[in-house]
Amino acid sequence: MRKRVLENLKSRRASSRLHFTLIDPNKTGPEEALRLSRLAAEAGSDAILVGGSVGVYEPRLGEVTRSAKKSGLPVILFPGNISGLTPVADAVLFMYLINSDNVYYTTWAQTQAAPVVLEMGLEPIPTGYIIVGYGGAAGYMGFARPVPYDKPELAAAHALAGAMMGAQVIYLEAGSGAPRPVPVGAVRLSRLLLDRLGWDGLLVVGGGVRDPGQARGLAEAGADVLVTGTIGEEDPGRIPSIIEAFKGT
Ligand code: 1GP
Repeated sequence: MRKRVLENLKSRRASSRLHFTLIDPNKTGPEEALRLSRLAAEAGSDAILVGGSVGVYEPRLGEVTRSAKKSGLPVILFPGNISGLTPVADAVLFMYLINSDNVYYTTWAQTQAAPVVLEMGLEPIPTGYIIVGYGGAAGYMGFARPVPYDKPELAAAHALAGAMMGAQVIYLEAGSGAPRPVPVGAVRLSRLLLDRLGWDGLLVVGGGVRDPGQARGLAEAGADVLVTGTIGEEDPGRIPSIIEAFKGT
């Protein structure tokens, strides 16, 4: 099995914060995925995430993933369900939605997916997924009880629990297209507790980031990785300035 994606990302993180570009195959076809992932690579993105909450299926998932791979960046699946798997990718965020009310999203989908991930030869990246605030389609479909925007201590407790349960990635998610991103206070407190634990994984933040100022704020608060998706669908010309702001702080 390939096992180098997380390791490579962690070593890249030693010299710079990272950016992932999210492509939803339900919204973006193979041709557009190729254009977008090449643009992302040129702008300094470090990986392509492929996935979405609904409407992700083969063969389109494989076609979009194949296109994204032509950028030369690692392609990591970001599944909303077990239908979001394809052997064309390099790795999968093997997620458990920590604040889901539904056991399907904490352990059951994972149990169904695990043998498939093994057969497909995908690198599983253990990921604690936490929905904060708005939540969007991911929160709705995942039966999440979103962490209130004004309760950073709850977001940080979820992050810490995820790390203690073995996550190598903690993903604080406001939801795709969220009216505002995860609050910097939630990121800052999560960082503090994860550092106290001596955790050496990647703290990922995404959802609702539309401008360089927001990206800079999340970087200063201690995020290792910023994910953007909607901006690439609506106005890809803005991706470079967001990456620069996040990485350059
Ligand atoms: C969603 O965190 C990602 O899962 C990205 O969100 O589409 O709002 O950039 P946006």
